[in-house]
Amino acid sequence: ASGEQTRLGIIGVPFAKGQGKQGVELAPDLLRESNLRQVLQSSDERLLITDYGNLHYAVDETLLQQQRQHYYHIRNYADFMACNLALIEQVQVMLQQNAQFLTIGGDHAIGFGSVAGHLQHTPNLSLVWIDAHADINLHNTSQSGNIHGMPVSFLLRELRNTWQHAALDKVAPNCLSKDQLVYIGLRDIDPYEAFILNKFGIRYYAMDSIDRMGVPKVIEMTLDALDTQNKIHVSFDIDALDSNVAPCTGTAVRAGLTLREGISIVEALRDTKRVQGMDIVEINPKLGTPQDVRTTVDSALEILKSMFGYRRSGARHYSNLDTGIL
Ligand code: 6HN
Ligand code: MN
Ligand code: MN
Ligand code: MN
Repeated sequence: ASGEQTRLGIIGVPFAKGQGKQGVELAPDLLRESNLRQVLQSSDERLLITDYGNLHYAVDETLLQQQRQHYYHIRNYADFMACNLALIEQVQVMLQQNAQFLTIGGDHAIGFGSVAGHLQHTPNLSLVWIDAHADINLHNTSQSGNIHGMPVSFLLRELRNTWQHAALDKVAPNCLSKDQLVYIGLRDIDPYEAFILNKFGIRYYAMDSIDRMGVPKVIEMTLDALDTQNKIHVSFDIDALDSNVAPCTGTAVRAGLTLREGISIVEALRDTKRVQGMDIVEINPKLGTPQDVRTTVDSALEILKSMFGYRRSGARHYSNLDTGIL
């Protein structure tokens, strides 16, 4: 094998309480059983993968009290926060030991801990949130009460004061500035979310922008917006993809990204060499037929392959194959 290796840490977060459907908690082990490790390894022989298993967490009385007193109107606040506190620590451990990390959900509620942990290790961070949804509800704007529709509001400097009882300054002191966030793939934005996005001038390329400008232009504008000194976190909700390639997900919305568009976006981000963390979330194998599950998992693996090494144009680094064949 060739010289330089890239260490990649993987953590599974089987968390399903950010929404109401059972099954997302099965995704980390399902991806492992679907040869995630081998797939990544064969896309780039230089990857050195460490799998940290699945995250565990315990809910304490302080969080239950916060839930009872302040956040009883949304679902499972205490579990959400307990899981994310554990994830914030885990991400920092992974970044001390690896160049990159991958968080496998679970539902998108874990996007909070994954990005917040990343921000603790790397304060100057940009975030690309690829999703059908904006996931930027506040506890008092959510129609569903599902926290997987809220993680971005915990991360943004401009919105953190709306979670004044969550002690964010203590548990996740570093936050994201709104001009270092770009959304791609949106097509189901709640009214209050639209209000928030527009009020703060947050960049988002919804599906209509992609239809008008095409993926290459959207990528160009995304990369232009992000500080070139920053590392990048990519949070990929599988429901960003069209439901014909990703049917097994809890809040599917039709007319999404094609698999090629998804791969293109991820390749372009990967080629910046600044992606340091990624999430893949919302794969729910309990929804759909066995064939649907295979389709969804295969799409997820294609996206992950492209992020962590595979080149459709052929590997560039196989100089060690020149052992006299030519
Ligand atoms: N996701 N905006 C809706 C809500 O319930 O707040 C949907 C959220 C979907 C969240 O897909 O990660
Ligand atoms: Mn480091
Ligand atoms: Mn999401
Ligand atoms: Mn979504």
